[in-house]
Amino acid sequence: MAETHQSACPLNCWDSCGFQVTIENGKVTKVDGDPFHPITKGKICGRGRMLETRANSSKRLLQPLKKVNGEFKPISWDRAIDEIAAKLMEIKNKFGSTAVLHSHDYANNGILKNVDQRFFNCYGGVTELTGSLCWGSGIEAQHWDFGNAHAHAPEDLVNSKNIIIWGRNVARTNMHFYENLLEAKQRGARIFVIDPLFNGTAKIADQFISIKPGMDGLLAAGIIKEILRLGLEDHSFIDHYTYGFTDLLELLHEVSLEEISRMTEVPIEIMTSLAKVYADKPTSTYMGLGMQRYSNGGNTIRFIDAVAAVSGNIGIPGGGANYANLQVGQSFVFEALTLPGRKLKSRQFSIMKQAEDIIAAKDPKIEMIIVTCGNPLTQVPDSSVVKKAFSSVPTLVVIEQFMTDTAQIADYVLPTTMAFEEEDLYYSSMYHHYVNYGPKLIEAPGEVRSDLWIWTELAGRLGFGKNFAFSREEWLQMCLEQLAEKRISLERLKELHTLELPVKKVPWADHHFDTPSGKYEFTSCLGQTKSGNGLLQLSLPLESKWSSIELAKKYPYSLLTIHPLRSNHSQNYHLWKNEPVVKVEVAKNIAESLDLHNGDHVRVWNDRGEIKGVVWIGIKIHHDTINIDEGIWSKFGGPVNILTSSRPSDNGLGSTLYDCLVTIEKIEA
Ligand SMILES: Nc1nc2c(c(=O)[nH]1)N[C@H]1C(S)=C(S)[C@@H](COP(=O)(O)OP(=O)(O)OC[C@H]3O[C@@H](n4cnc5c(=O)[nH]c(N)nc54)[C@H](O)[C@@H]3O)O[C@H]1N2
Ligand SMILES: Nc1nc2c(c(=O)[nH]1)N[C@H]1C(S)=C(S)[C@@H](COP(=O)(O)OP(=O)(O)OC[C@H]3O[C@@H](n4cnc5c(=O)[nH]c(N)nc54)[C@H](O)[C@@H]3O)O[C@H]1N2
Ligand code: SF4
Ligand SMILES: [Mo]
Repeated sequence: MAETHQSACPLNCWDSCGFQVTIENGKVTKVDGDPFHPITKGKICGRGRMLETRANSSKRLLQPLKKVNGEFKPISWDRAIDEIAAKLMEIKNKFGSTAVLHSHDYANNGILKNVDQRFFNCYGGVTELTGSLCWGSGIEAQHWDFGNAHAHAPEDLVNSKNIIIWGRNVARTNMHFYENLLEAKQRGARIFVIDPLFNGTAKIADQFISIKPGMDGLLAAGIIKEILRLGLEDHSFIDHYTYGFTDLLELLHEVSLEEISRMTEVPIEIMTSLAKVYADKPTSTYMGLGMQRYSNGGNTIRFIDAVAAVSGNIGIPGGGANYANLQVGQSFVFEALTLPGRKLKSRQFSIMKQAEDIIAAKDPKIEMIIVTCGNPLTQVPDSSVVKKAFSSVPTLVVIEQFMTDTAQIADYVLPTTMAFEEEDLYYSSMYHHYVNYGPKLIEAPGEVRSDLWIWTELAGRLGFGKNFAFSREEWLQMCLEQLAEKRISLERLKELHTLELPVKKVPWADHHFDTPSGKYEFTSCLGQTKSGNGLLQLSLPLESKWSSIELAKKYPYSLLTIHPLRSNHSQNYHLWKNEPVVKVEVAKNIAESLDLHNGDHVRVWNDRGEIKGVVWIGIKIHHDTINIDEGIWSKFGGPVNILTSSRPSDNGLGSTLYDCLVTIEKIEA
């Protein structure tokens, strides 16, 4: 008999959807949208639906595996846990606990996925990753400007007269915001899209502004220059609530509109018209994350924040410099769950440079890596170095659902559960502020165990089992403690399936900012303490014809590696009916100058590596720009990260995945 249950999407995504999941004979047979979810209202994307395929796939890992003489052999859980625990104990005694690296990302938004940190803290503290491949430089940038990264609630869009979508691929990555945009357009709001790619969102825009990759900070400078020339700035906001405006004025004198136009490849008239749009308040700005994956990414987000501030679009309904919404995650208590106080030592590697740091590590060297919720061999930049580093370590343990590129090179692969096989709470700090409840609906197949079970067993063997002696219910309650007074409890979540978290829907409405000065900071005090002068800069991407002249002669094209439509990163390609191909999207001018046609086979390369694929010519892709979607496994011709750089961004916390020059040539099929 088929039963339908309310549940939630676990994937790392803006939308954090509510689900209705159909179960028949102990198996998931359908994943659909939950019409009762207040934000996602019954609609979900193909990646969500594919969780059914994922759960039932014959390719799932069903038993623990150990590599013996280069081949994987099944091993019992008892032996796997005993052996890994024994190695952990030995490493700690001989080399110290920081000889273990915890390599992870955020492939699953479940709150209890954070228990891995409790494990490593109780173990004594390990080598941890800092920064973020995803959104790091932008988050840090907004901390410098506002003191925190807060966004307007989705329903506030009704108050926007103009909406600027700046480097966010809404139609592909954030579908419920796209629905909201369609409604806003019907109401008469004007939509502007600024992007090097003519993406799905650009199709519904009143105006599409094509920009040279990495040049958005300069464009923002041009818009501010025009706002000031036309006298459209918000004097009252600037005078009362901001710090460092004169520094900005001085900086803007250093560059002319003509220079800005030449470098951004955006006509001056567009800067003038965008200045007027910003002054025609309320104008909201919705930034994407792709745009800050550059060497100058933090400064880019800061400059766009500054446009919103100069024009007085901060703290007003229908305005905002919307990037991410950390208010959502900040609603939960993580210390109770992760026990940071139990850490005796630790060492930090940046997530971008983890591979180089593994290779260079001394005192202690890395003896073991445990990978959770991540597939570093495809997702971390400069893949050939990543592969070399991860292969060089004596013991690699990968906790996974499928035999990914990273799992392939592991010594132990431990099979873990999927969303509907365990109870958890899901939220995302990207778009809306609802927390969703995901019940356990089915038993896990084969010998699959949850991440939480694995940590609990390992903790037991290592002598700190009492720190893990809790029921799922108790674990979940631990995360919700601070929310009890707001009437957010596990009982209510089980009953209602989603609850609104206590966030400010129009952030900074009181004009009190969380910065050291209490003001919006054009010149950042936090930036001054952390690195240098905290000033806004006219900075450029590192791999561009303006900043690396010789490199650009050899590799004249900018390579973007955006998120795929039908996969969440590397999670879905192997489940497609047709085997994936590497699609190389090239700008028309490149195709014309190299006589490339749709379907031609090409190789794309730089000093870091090369990838082969099939050409697709994008009529409206910005000049000299190429895109190859990220996430493709090596057996399907990927990953594109073979070409990307592991340099951290300007403020040290983000990646530079899109700051990448390449060249291309036709090859025989
Ligand atoms: N389908 C799908 N959806 C997803 C994901 C997925 O893998 N697949 N991943 C989820 C995750 S983890 C994240 S972080 C979000 C990311 O969500 P987005 O930020 O929307 O997506 P990205 O692919 O990171 O960024 C791509 C957009 O940035 C533009 N861009 C790149 N460089 C520049 C630039 O220099 N200037 C400007 N103005 N634009 C630029 C690209 O052309 C593209 O339109 O998506 C989430 N949603
Ligand atoms: N070139 C390029 N590289 C990129 C990006 C880009 O735009 N371009 N985007 C970056 C961004 S924004 C992000 S967020 C990262 C994402 O990087 P990752 O999070 O590493 O990528 P995913 O493919 O989503 O997930 C990795 C693995 O986690 C596993 N997994 C899923 N659920 C669970 C679970 O519950 N437990 C365990 N143990 N494992 C689980 C999946 O099976 C999958 O193989 O990639 C980054 N890399
Ligand atoms: S991947 Fe994103 S849009 Fe798709 S169902 Fe999950 S939360 Fe919703
Ligand atoms: Mo991400």
